[in-house]
Amino acid sequence: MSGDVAARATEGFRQRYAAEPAGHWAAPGRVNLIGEHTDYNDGFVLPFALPLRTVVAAAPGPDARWTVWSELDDAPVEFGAAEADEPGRVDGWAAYVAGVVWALRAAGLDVPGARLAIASDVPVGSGLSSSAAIEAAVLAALVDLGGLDLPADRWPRLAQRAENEYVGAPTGIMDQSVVVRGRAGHALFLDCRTEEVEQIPFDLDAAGLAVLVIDSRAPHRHADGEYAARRRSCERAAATLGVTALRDVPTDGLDAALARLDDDETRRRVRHVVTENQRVLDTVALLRADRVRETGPLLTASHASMRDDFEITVPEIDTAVEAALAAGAYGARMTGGGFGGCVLALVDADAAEKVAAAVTTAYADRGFTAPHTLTALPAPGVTRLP
Ligand code: GAF
Repeated sequence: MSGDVAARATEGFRQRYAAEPAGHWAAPGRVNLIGEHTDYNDGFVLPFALPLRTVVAAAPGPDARWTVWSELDDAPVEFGAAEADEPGRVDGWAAYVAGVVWALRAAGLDVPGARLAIASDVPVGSGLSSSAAIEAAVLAALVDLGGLDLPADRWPRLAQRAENEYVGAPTGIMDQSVVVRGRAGHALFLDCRTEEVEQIPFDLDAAGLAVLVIDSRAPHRHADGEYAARRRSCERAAATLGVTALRDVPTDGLDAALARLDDDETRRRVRHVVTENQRVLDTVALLRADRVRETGPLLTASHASMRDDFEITVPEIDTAVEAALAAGAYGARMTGGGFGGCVLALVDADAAEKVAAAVTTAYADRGFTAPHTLTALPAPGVTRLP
């Protein structure tokens, strides 16, 4: 079992249901090394799964009824097929659970009734994808409990449908893909159009490096209007340019494409997506060549693009990036949907503390709430715990 978080899920299950769970399923949070707001443009991303996990303890329950307890909330949530079959009927954190039931049923699967207890070390609202972690852990639990015939390569799309159509957040496929398909010691190079993946070795320990993750503590809400507005603007631009998605604008065709767009804001949105896709490909090429430190400038360029062209950063985030770079990071960028969330910085392992301290000082100087920091090593995707 994965330490305390699994014990908390077990304890929650026992207290709530006065019974033993039939099993435990764990799914990670994630950070995205590079490739932001490219997934819903059919582009490229390079995330990795974190050691922080959400654990679901579960057992079969009455037919077509689900009871879910989470340590986020004292009261359990109970719903049946009628609520599961109507997007929006269950809300709050439990919507991610009901959404998975909905997506499985919509795919024609006979989802078993179940009782579930959820505990998590993935902080909520920090941009580390606590929602995809819940979705994947619940999905794995229901598939196993029901003996459902559903190969794991279909899980990311189903979990994404839960989030898009049941919860109503118009996110792409990145988070669900990496929490399902992540591998220890690797970053996941994903083509979001074809869903083809390549596991790229990302052995930070061997290189004497660390990825420092800095939780900006600025509230993160990617389900809100700004995320949806960026997505709409990209889709409109693709339609104007006569392409299926912005992925189809090649880097060497960027200037010509920009010349065909008539407002400056849309031009900047398109420039972010097209240059960001290229930065993912360049980062992958450097990692394949074992030139990890040299990816730093690409990470920093990605940040500048999110700040100036996509306009999704906030002062806390920019402060963290600047302070990390000034303290010697090879590169630093916001990771995730934006408007808060986390920054990641590529640093020498023995400099991680110094860089974290420099960010904390810069925050204090600006009067921001102190950041939280952790160092992140790529961990496995969703699993059933032994
Ligand atoms: C959020 C979304 F859920 C992802 O699909 C992705 O678009 C990301 O923001 C931005 O890259 O995490």
